[in-house]
Amino acid sequence: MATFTDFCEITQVDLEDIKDSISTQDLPSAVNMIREYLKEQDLIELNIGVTGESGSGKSTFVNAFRGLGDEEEGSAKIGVVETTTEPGVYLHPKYENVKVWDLPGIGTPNFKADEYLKLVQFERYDFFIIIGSDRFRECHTQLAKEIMKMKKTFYFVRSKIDMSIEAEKRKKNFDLKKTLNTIREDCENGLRKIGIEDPVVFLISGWELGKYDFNALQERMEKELPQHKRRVLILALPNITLEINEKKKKALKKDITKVAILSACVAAVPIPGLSIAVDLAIIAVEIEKYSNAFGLDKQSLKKVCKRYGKRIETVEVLIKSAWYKGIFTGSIIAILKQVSFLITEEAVESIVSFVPFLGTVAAGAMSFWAVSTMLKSALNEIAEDARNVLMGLVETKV
Ligand SMILES: Nc1nc2c(ncn2[C@@H]2O[C@H](COP(=O)(O)OP(=O)(O)O)[C@@H](O)[C@H]2O)c(=O)[nH]1
Ligand SMILES: [Mg+2]
Repeated sequence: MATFTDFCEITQVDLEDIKDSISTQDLPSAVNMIREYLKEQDLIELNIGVTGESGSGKSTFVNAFRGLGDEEEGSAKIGVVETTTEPGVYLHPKYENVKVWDLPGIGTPNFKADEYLKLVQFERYDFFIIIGSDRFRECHTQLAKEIMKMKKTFYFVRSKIDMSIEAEKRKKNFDLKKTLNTIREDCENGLRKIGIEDPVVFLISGWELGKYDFNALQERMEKELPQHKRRVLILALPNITLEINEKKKKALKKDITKVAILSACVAAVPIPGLSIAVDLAIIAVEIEKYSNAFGLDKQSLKKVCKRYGKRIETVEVLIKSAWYKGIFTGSIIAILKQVSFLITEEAVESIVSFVPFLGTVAAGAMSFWAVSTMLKSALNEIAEDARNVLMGLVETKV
């Protein structure tokens, strides 16, 4: 487990980050800029349109993508005959600006892709997921081509892979990798035959979303989204693979410098007995964001355990971080105290030479560094706990 000392050092990356955060030399405008930046980034919307034939697993995907089971509050109904021609919107339980849309089924008699896209208001979506649970048919390619014409992005998903594998397992010489490759090639060939030049198909199980091609799919989505939308996608993804866990950590780490400047410069209150002054509420809110992004709060953990058929107690023992029990100002102060004893003169000086005005605020540079160190450590702890919980859940499932 990492210690505070591991996060106390000032690296070149930290200094660059400070420089990036502050492109102005006076405190009030720097603070305003950072505030605006953080506020705006939390308002960024992501709209994902999930489409495919009725019964292909759209609603299941809509739920799993938001980290929900099929019978939880806010879940889309599963296995129901689709009668509606209206898109249904499902908000992410933690990030309400992430909206996953359960679109009407395609491939009905008289299906026309252009009319369909108009009906569902195609401009709204950042990208589409086209789900096929067996073969891809003409309606899928027709839709894909129309989406391309509208200059939008789509991903082909072949769903219910768990079912296909179960069926294959009955055969002698079953080989998982080969089976997956065969299914993938089949789908790709099918799409080529009906006019898609260079098809990419992601094999997915809505029941076990973290397996098979989900990592490849999220990688691709992230890469193809505009820069400013990537963070919200990463934070909203369910923490179901080690790669996602790592990405969430990186995305949250990017904000630490900015948050630490705010906490040390705005409404900073002296911490008794120490030469630092901080806004504790800003720190508490940030740590809560970490717990939310990793699903490391009691409510989320309860749900995930239920899905994996585990008792919450067996998973809670894997959690080392005290933040799981609650984010109290008392604990924040205690850690800030420990951290401030580790801060060296040189560290403070190097910050001040980069951002002179941090030295002019009472205890500014010291406070900035204390907050930054403690947030890095909190993020690391929470990410590590989430990683261990994930491994614990997966291990026992297999
Ligand atoms: N085995 C398996 N069944 C699935 C999967 N996704 C959906 N289903 C089942 O397929 C049926 C239709 O799913 P649903 O999500 O309602 O499809 P929709 O009509 O496209 O919204 C339901 O019985 C689901 O439980 C999956 O990944 N694996
Ligand atoms: Mg449905």
